[in-house]
Amino acid sequence: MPSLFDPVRAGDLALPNRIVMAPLTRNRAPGAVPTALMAEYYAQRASAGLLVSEGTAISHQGQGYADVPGLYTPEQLQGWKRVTDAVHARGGRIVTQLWHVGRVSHVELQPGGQPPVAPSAIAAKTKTFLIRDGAGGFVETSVPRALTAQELPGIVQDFRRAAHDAVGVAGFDGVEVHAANGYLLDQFLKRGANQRDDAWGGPIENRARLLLDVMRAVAQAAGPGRTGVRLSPITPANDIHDPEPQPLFEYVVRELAPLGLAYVHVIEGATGGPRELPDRPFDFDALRRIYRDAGGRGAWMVNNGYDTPLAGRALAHGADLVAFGRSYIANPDLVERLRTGAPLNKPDRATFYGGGAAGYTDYPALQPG
Ligand code: 8OZ
Repeated sequence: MPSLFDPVRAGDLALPNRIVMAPLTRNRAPGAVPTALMAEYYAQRASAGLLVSEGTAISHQGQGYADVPGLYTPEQLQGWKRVTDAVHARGGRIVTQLWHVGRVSHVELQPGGQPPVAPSAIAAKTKTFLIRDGAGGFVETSVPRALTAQELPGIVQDFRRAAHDAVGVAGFDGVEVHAANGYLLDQFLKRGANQRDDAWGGPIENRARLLLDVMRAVAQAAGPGRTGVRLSPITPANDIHDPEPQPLFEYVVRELAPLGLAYVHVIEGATGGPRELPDRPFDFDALRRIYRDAGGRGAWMVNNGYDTPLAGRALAHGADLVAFGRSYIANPDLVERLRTGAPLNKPDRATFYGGGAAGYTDYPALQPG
């Protein structure tokens, strides 16, 4: 029976353990450029089997929050190179999470103050995070405009270019496509946000088209064995819903199976919340079996509220990797703490989003260094 501390392969990546640092938005990249402080933060966590960076915008249009990093200017790519160099110097591995927020944005964050873009012109009842006059705060997202079919190849191209530069310029070991949590690709997948009547709306095959086009493009640009994807079939995050998630996501993983991806990352339940939702039943075991039965060989990464016993049960039941979010905010040496059963530092919610070193790089490790 594999344990969290056994090595595993995820596509081209050889991982020394099965503990993954989940992507975590921390809003500490002024002007969307990664900083030296971010390099220190990720390097502190380099003992993870794999680090997944915070969501990183593939384009200015893909930005939805103040001070989240991007991957679309030379300065941003150079900033990330400092991060990946620092992680590699500590013997770690890091992939970046490629992110387009779609409608979860605000005119103040968009190029030329334009409305954010979405499959349909339906506002999300959710908030985004802005910094005005130096003070951070949550505000309602802006009403989006519907993307035209002619614009969609450009979005695929933005993902392709970001994937190429992430690996080729910024030095990442791979990329994870963010198709979860109610952002652009999830908006296309789910009926609550996608009411299109063209080839990108309606039946499942149409709603999955943009995600699958993006996955093929990104896998080609970064290498399929360096490409992962994050899915959240039932999360209500960012006002997203679909009346029939089971057949939708079974179709998605069946289509992903032949791409030869490094991993599939699945958020079980409500992101950062309950693992079971009474009004949104979903069979996650069936999803993994369908991916395997369709020939999918990528590592199966699970996420949401895991502790050591629950992780052990997941590994015994076919998961290959377990992603930890909140525990990684407060415990740079999470691998060592889980291995020795040492107590965990408690994360401080007040410093999750925005700010400096406090609540970011100052959580103590068991052994300094
Ligand atoms: C928390 C705050 C802002 C963004 C996600 C990228 O939910 C996020 C996010 C999380 O995937």
